[in-house]
Amino acid sequence: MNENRLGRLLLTGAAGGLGRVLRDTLKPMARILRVSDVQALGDAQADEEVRPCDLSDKQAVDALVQGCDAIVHLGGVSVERPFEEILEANIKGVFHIYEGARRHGARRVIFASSNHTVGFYRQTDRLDARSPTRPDGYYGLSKVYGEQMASFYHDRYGIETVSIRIGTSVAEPTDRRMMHTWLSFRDLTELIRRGLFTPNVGHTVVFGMSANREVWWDNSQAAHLGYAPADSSEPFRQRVEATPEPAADDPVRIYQGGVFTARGPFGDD
Ligand code: NAI
Ligand code: 15L
Repeated sequence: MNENRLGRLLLTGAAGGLGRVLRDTLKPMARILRVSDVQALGDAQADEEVRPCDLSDKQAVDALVQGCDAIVHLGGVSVERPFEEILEANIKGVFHIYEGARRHGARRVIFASSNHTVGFYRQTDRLDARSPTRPDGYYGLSKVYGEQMASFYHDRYGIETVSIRIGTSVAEPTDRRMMHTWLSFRDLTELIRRGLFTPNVGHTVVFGMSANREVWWDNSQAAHLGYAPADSSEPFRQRVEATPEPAADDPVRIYQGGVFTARGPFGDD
């Protein structure tokens, strides 16, 4: 896959925070963008197909994937939640996406993984894509599962994936942790473009971050993507550092996954 435009690209999670941004910025990458979510998506825009779908419904996802050359898979629960919710949307959901890809011949997936695959590392640790995962909850575990699903579908069926362990992709960084983890929307879009069009990616894991001054993650294992971020959290430093500093024992200062490391338990106890 080395042309610069696809026939039909599927975007799941298109009604979400990142989906709403990418619905515009991915448009030049395909003749038709098929957008999907379980929430309302509004009317189809030019060169779009709107397909509501619950990712936990295998048959519905099978129909959703049919006719698509590639998939940008953002859909699912995006925060720490009880296991049963994560199971339906993320664990079953990612399985349904890959099965659809296998059955209908989609050759490339961009999987929105997360820094929470490694959230229990300390902020003093330095990692690359070979570092063992250290998930910080059921959500992080579901992203580890998604990455392993990608690896298996590549080895077994040749479907290629770039798993982007997104740090924090928001309009602007607003706290100290985000000074390390921030990924601008422009850099996210470029990383997805590289992920879709770089040949022979196999299963590549890349940390999704802008060119921030102090980073925890080394992307040398993904150098073949040629990703060169254009933005940095640095212009926001003064404003961020004017906000109160969290206590020394606050998880947001200790762990890479920040507050996610302290969520739960969600049982009756
Ligand atoms: P979001 O929560 O705003 O969007 C997720 C979308 O998935 C929502 O529109 C939701 O309706 C949809 N969804 C949930 N369950 C579904 C189901 N069963 N069937 C169909 N659709 C379902 O999250 P956001 O911030 O846009 O993130 C997008 C993706 O990127 C997520 O997979 C998230 O885990 C991942 N990510 C995002 C980061 C960020 O900083 N925004 C950081 C790391 C990962
Ligand atoms: C994520 O995985 C979440 O989806 C997002 O909402 C942020 O919380 C981000 O990680 C983060 O760690 O900042």
